[in-house]
Amino acid sequence: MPDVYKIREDFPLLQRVRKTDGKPFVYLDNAATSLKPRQVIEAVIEYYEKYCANIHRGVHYLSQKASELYEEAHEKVAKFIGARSMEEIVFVKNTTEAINYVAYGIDWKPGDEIVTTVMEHHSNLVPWQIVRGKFGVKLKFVRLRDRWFLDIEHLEELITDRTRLVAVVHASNVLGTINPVEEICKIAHDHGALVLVDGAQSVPHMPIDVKKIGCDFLAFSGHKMLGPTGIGALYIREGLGEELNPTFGGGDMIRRVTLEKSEWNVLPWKFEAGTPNIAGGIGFGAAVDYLRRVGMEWVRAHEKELTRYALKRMSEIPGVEVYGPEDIEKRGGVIAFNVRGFDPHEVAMLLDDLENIAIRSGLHCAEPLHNALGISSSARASFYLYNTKEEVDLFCDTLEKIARELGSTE
Ligand code: C6P
Repeated sequence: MPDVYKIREDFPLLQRVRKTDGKPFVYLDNAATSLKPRQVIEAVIEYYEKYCANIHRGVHYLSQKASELYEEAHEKVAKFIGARSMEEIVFVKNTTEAINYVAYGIDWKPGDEIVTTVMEHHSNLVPWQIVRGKFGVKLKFVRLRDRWFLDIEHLEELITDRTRLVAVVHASNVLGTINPVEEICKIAHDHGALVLVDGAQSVPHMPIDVKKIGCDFLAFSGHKMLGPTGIGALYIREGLGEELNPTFGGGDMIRRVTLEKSEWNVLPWKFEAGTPNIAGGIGFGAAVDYLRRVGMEWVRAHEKELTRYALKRMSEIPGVEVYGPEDIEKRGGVIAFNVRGFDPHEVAMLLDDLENIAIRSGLHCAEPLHNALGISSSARASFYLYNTKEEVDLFCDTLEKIARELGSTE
């Protein structure tokens, strides 16, 4: 059974205390990016110190070794999400880039329709607006039901035989809501539409099996799951990679080039033009190793426990309004909230000043969702495998102090 206190020893930033008052660092901004364990940092350093060479471009030892490690990382990520093989895994910069690969890779036809939702992060909205502007496709939005959920009946109404793509977030970065992506895939596939799942907030936090979900594309970021920044992945279901156009042309994504035309390389390299983020990719592999060792069932269970406890404590603080489902089975470890009488940025600054607690505040790159909720912005705490009940207590105690004491002096 993993021990959260043992896990914490692997994270250098969790060993730090604030110089001015000795307060430990409490990191509750995991939905923005996660901390990195020593094992990931060391894997990146090891590449630079021992195997620093380009991949797929040399017969010398270092290039062979770097290629081997980079390919192995694809295999690890493939296994982590239940993909059939690493041919389905393209390394990209982040979730945003993964989604843009799909936006620019599909041969859009006049009359095509895209169905997305008001719950999306801007990354799964703006690319479709650009596609609409360029190719004249129609964009439709699924609304919310019962405040925190997608209205699946509305989704059924919106999907027609003209729907080319359904683009939906798996776990909301604001509400925490976990959407029924399996059901959505079935509905979409019955109409011959493809499904892109934004897994930025799900892949790091729960067991994922793309075959079970049934999606055609899954986008996620390495930096939110203990990996380095600048690396992420796009899963492209077997059989689709051949149809999708490469977004970028250049080195390594080709098999043969003449002045007239080029032939694409085999998958996944067809989509990885130019020298990739080799160190980041190897670090991503190390992050996945770390998460597999801990176990994703445990990660999910641990976050559920922290979230359940935080939700209960927060509900007892007068003036604190929490957004998102109460049912812990239907939500992830992200809690957006507001404190009456305070701007969310003020709340975040006070938590930082008073107790060295990091949370996020603002729109969380989900402005249409905030509009749909009728709020101008929110504060947000988000948990990960290394957070503890003591940290949740400190967060809630400080929040209570802010709401009760500081609020009353306004
Ligand atoms: N959300 C947050 O604080 P990138 O930036 O490409 O790695 O991930 C984009 C993204 C896409 N979808 C969802 C659901 C997300 O939560 C994010 C990133 C961070 O909520 C940074 S804005």
